[in-house]
Amino acid sequence: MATPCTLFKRPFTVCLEGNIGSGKTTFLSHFKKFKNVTVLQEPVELWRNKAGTNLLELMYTDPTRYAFLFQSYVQLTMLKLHTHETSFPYKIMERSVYSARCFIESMKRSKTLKDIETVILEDWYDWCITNCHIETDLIVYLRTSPEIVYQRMKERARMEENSVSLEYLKQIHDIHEEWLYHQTLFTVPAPVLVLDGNKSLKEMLTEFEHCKNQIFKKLK
Ligand code: DCP
Repeated sequence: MATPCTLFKRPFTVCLEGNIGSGKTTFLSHFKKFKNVTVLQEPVELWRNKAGTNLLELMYTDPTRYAFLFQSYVQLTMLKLHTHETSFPYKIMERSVYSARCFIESMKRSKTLKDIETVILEDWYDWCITNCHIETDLIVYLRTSPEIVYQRMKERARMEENSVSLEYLKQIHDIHEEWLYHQTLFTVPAPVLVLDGNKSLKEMLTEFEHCKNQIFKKLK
């Protein structure tokens, strides 16, 4: 676990986690308005257009062929967020190499990834968390029910996610639960603040305010 960062040598770093459609983007938009925070969104647009190739689409269209390629690129882009420097005292990032591991775990369980592909991705993961300066001070977990995120995902209708089933969202949910709620799966790198992501947008704003106080009091 990271040491407290009281001298602004590095930012107090928050990783925002939760299922697909759990409200991470809304949370980040809320925090963008504070001047002392660097907000780093997950580079979904890069995944949709890497040198003209839509890796997200390939991964969903032909998972057994492209999941490894997609997840290796996700790992790289997440590392770039982890190592992104800022002079601001707070950094909030969407997801992390840790939750990328949740997707790898899901694809391992469903045998979407071949055993050797999982071994390579896990090797990368282990090497990165041991050797790269990935410092995390707080995890905010937007805890949601799979049924609600399924509904939200259908409403936002991201073209690549047409084939995502409720079953898949349940599996991703279960893995997040094992990781962050029950803490029985793999590394939990920082204390976890659990927010109820099932609430309406209006109710969520109150949750975000509560969260804001929790985050900002850490440096006082
Ligand atoms: N994804 C994946 N593997 C990862 C990370 C993401 O397959 N390691 C996929 C799942 C989604 C898309 O990428 O189809 C984006 O997922 P996120 O949950 O990261 O982002 P959302 O935009 O769904 O977040 P929210 O709706 O909470 O704002």
